[in-house]
Amino acid sequence: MKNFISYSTEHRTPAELITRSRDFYEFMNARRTLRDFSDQPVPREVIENVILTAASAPSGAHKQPWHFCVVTDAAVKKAIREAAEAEEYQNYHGRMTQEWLDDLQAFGTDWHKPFLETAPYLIVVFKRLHDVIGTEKRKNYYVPESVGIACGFLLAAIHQAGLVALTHTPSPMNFLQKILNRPDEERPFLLIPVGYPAEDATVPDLQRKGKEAVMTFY
Ligand code: IYR
Repeated sequence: MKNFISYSTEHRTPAELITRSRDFYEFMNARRTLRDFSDQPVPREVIENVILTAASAPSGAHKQPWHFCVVTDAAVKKAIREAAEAEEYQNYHGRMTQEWLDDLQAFGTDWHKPFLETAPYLIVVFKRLHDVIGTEKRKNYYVPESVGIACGFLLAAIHQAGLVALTHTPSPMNFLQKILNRPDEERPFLLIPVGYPAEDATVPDLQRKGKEAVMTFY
């Protein structure tokens, strides 16, 4: 069934487009991935709003193939930390190649994941391989693309709110499915601790690729 409604945006002059896009670029370019979180509380409504923003992302056939689990319970966080650290211990002690370990040097990461207990919120993003309507399976389309875009919206919304996040991928992360008791049709996609930065937070001194390296006009 096709049912269209009208849509319009505020018209912007070319000069406004330039200023607005530059301002937004500068704002987003100031975002950094953080590993040092404060345990300072954050209102639940902020988390609801950033997730609603994520869930406004485009998706294949508008199937919205995502679910966002929000963990605040200390015991659940502890279980997640312990399971993540057990996997990461294996990763850092033989499962990752030397090239991979070398590539991670600049970030100073190791198997310890204290932020999984310090950050006030863990947002665990699940992709939904298909939907279940009663006993019927309904297909989802472009699931990784859709959920990836939603996570981009989520990170932008977190930054815009004034908080910081880490895009964490403990690997393998099937333990999240078990701890959070998620249904068979879901798979963990990203684990995103969210909160205020710690007072003494630091980030690696990284440079982003420049214009010439990231774009080609034809
Ligand atoms: N999952 C591991 C290793 C790791 C991998 C990449 I690629 C990173 O950008 C950062 C870490 C960990 O969380 O430590």
